[in-house]
Amino acid sequence: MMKLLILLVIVVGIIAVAQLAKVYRLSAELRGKRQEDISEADTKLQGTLWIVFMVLLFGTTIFQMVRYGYCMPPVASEHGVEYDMLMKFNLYLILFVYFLVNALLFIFANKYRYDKNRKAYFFPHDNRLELVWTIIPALVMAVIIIYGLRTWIDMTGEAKDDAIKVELYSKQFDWTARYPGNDGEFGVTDFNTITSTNPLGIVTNEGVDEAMAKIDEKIASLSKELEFERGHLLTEKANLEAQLNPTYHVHGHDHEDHSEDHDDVHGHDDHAEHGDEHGDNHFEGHNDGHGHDDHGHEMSSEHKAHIVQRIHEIEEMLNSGKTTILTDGAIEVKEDKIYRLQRHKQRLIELEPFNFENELSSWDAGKDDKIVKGEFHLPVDQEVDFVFRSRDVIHSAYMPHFRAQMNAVPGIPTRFKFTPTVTTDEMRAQTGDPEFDYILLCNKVCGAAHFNMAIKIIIDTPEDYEAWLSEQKEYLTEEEK
Ligand SMILES: [Cu+2]
Repeated sequence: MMKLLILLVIVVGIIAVAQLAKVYRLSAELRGKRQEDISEADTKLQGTLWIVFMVLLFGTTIFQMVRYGYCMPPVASEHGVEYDMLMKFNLYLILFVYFLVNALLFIFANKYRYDKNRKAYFFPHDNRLELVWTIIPALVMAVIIIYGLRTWIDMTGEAKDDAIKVELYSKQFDWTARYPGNDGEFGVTDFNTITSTNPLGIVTNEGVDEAMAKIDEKIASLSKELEFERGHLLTEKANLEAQLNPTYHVHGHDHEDHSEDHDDVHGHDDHAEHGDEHGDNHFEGHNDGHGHDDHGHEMSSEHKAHIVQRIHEIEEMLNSGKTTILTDGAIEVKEDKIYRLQRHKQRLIELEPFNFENELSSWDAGKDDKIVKGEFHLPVDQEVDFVFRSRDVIHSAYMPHFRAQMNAVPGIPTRFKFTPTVTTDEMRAQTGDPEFDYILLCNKVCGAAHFNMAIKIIIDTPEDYEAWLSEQKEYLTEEEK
């Protein structure tokens, strides 16, 4: 509310000044003054205003620097100190140039304002001056770039061999941390194996079997829906009946009582077995003499029995109360779903295991992985090698106290390493805030609940960390025990 009022006052103030200027100009015109006639008092006023503006600009800059300071939370990682130094080095350099250039700009505008007794000095070119304002900025830029690159390479370089491995898996809208377990290797992952019980898509024999079973289940249920589609069943039945007895379609169409039809069917069987002529005659009598010859002659009794059985089946299905009625569109969608599920299954079949250097199978490595949500722990003074993954869109893991941020990109694992230097308890003491917690925030606007996408980081002493980690459940091995 207060802010709104201040804004309103500023806007009204600007309008008032503009109106005053208009009045002044109109009155000057009335006094017969031409617009390009500028009095010495005017020039002097403008010159003074430049200085006033400079003081205001520098004043607000300095005020904000004092009031808001460095704008970063306390640092808690090894490279964070380096990062802050680089940041401050650049900041002070920029501030120095900012004050110098702006001071010259405003002071010169005042000092060299129009004076009718002074003639401008003609100064077309000077090689020394050109050299000075080319070489000095070039050198400063080189220092900034080289210093920045060195820090960047240091921060983003390879982790040490004994670094702790942690995977951060992101999806809309939460983070999951994974530790590799006792074997020190993360189990391989594949999005094809993602199920409700395996949200990270860790590939294990059990996981693949489970995923396949779930796909089979889905295919079966979709197929059932299609199989019990009323329209299809009726069409199929009508076709089969037409095959058995071309007359049936015409005469038996309205019969609800099927026992009669069955007799009919058996009668035809006999005819087909015993003789052509009889059968022919029989058919002809009913059928206006066309279209039946193919069926009647060549159909074996076995085939007929098959058809009869299928008709029975269809009748049972129709009477089961399980039939569905689907539009052509709905049928197409379901068929497409089945197709895609079959493709999905094929991709699972094609997954190939491989062995790590220590002969550990990639499909076994995942069994002892530890998966945690809500918060994850790290030991102090130990390098951590992070891998970031995403299931859906680009997220970004931002850990402000550790001066770390890395995008989590679907399909492209990214990494970052750092060494925490202050435990959560120490930081609570340092900040005087007993509630303090380190946090990892999503720093890419990734969807509706982006603001809520965070996970707590706890920095422990090495002993506390080991104790915590040993309490975490292994992905599969412990469940089997
Ligand atoms: Cu996100």
